[in-house]
Amino acid sequence: MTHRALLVPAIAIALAACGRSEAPTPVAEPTTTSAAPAAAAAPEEKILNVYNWSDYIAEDTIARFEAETGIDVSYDVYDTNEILEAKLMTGNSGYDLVFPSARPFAARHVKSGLYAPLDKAQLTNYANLDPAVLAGLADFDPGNAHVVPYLWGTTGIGYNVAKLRERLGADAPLDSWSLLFDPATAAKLADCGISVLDDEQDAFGAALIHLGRDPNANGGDENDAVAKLYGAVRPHIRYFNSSKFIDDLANGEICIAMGYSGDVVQARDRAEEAANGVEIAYAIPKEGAMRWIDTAAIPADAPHSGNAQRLIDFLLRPEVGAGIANYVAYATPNTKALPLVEEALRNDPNLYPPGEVAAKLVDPKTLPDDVQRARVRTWTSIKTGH
Ligand code: N2P
Repeated sequence: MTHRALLVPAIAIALAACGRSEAPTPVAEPTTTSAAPAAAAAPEEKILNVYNWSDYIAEDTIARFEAETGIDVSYDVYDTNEILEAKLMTGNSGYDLVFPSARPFAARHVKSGLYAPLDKAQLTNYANLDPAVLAGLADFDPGNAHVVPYLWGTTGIGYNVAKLRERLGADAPLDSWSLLFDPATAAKLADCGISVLDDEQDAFGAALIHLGRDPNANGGDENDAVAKLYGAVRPHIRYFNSSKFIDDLANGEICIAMGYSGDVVQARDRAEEAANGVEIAYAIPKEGAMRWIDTAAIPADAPHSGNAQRLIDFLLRPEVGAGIANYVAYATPNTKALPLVEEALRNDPNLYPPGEVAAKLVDPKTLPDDVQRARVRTWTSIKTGH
């Protein structure tokens, strides 16, 4: 696997375009009644350009795929949906496989025609996917034609147990959004370091849940309420970032983070491996949390869509899916992989929330465009502090 620079070399795009223009024209095939898909017309070069979230795959997944297929994978990472979306909207990203969160991102990408339809006949492991999860995606992707569920999780609180106990006392609850949003509590934690995700969807959701309001509400005074809440704790927040907190929690550089479930568990594991005496825990706050699902999709202009299909099918194998879920500590939507996931993860109510916890989780909805734009503007001004 090679890590590419973020910009796709012009040559790659030129080669891809050239491959396409040399494809035989359908009229040359008098025996067929319909045109063959472009991908089938010319053999694809053994290259695959993947763009995934950081810390979101097992260490050996790509190497195993490369060894088995002879396909050379370039693997780039991002840490916000917005970065991915900007690349897709610009077009000619050169990426063959990307991993947008379902709502609102994949939903609006599908609507805009940014993704190629999947060739399900090539996805031999597709039946391993949980039908309930597929049904949940079908409202924006009819027939599950374009996106495949990859992993899901929640956005809660990661914290350094000892540092919080030291500052808040032995009895303080450590499973509440108040740790971040109550100004007096945040003031006590500011010295050991507070971080917040650079994720408008989840940071807004957490704030509205803390306020006892609906994270999907729109048209009311949500923006003002959320801006006021962050405004009161803004001086105590060290940074807004969606990936840096993993190492910082693990090293004791920060003591509390709004974080993605699996990433916090990865921080816990890194601290354990480093044997540095740092104990990290993850909590789904008792008030509730956002739940999300990320998907795999092939950009409509992907130069190597056939190879992308092969990687999707590889990821859907039970042992591959379980290997990923074990490594990154996110929940798998693959029913055949689930029994192969380590019991300690599968039985962790923070990672695979049972009914009573799941009842407090909120799935993001797609908001009207103007409401969404206003939220993004509010979020930008919260981060910049003016
Ligand atoms: C991986 C974070 C993915 C979860 N680092 C965001 N939906």
